[in-house]
Amino acid sequence: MIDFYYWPTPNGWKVAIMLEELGIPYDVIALNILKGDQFDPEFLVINPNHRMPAIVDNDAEDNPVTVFESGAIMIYLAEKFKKFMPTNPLGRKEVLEWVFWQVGNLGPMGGQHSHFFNYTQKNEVYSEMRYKNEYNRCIGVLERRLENREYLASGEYTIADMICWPWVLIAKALGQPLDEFPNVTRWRAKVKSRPAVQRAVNLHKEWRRHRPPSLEERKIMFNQTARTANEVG
Ligand SMILES: N[C@@H](CCC(=O)N[C@@H](CS)C(=O)NCC(=O)O)C(=O)O
Repeated sequence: MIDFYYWPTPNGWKVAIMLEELGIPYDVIALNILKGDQFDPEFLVINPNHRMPAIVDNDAEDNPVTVFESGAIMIYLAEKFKKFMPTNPLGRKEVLEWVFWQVGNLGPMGGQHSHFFNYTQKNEVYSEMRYKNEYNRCIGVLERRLENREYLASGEYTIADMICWPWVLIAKALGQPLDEFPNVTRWRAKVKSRPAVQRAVNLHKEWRRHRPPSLEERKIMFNQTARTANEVG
């Protein structure tokens, strides 16, 4: 069985989508990032980077295998179950390009944009503009890529689509309308129509935050340093 350390956010949904698409049994372990579970020393053995998602594969050949970073988790599962990742070298290369692009571009830019858009309490004009534009630029990259293409890589639905999609799902909530991006809009709807994707996005919907973070939650989530991150745990 796979243990899935999860909280309902775009990064959590990536792995939830993959697990649901694979149709394999898994145990969800709540990793409440608002309460600081990500700093728990026991969790750091699984993910030294204080972040969700992470998995433990208890069915690995010898000992249980821990995997952190969403890109690494997607590749690990795709290779283990031989699904959603082509085996031919060129197809594999394409999928990896878009997986790496997501974890190095769309994810961090979307994440920082979300921080300044949703949480900043001061008027941080430069930072807000910087990440808003970078997020917009990334959506533009997807728009060009999806011109005359149904899916992002290798002509089929793969982990590249699964890993990019959650950060496009929330575009409108991040103040980024998709009207000027018809290819992205079409692809977003197509992926959204998959039953496994819907099950993943609804996974523990009841844990989602419905109000701004409290002072206590802000202290846990924002502006940790190497020293304070150790103290929280
Ligand atoms: N590069 C990481 C990013 C993971 C990430 O940032 N997760 C967020 C939730 S969406 C988190 O755990 N945040 C906790 C915190 O900021 O303390 C991945 O792709 O797995």
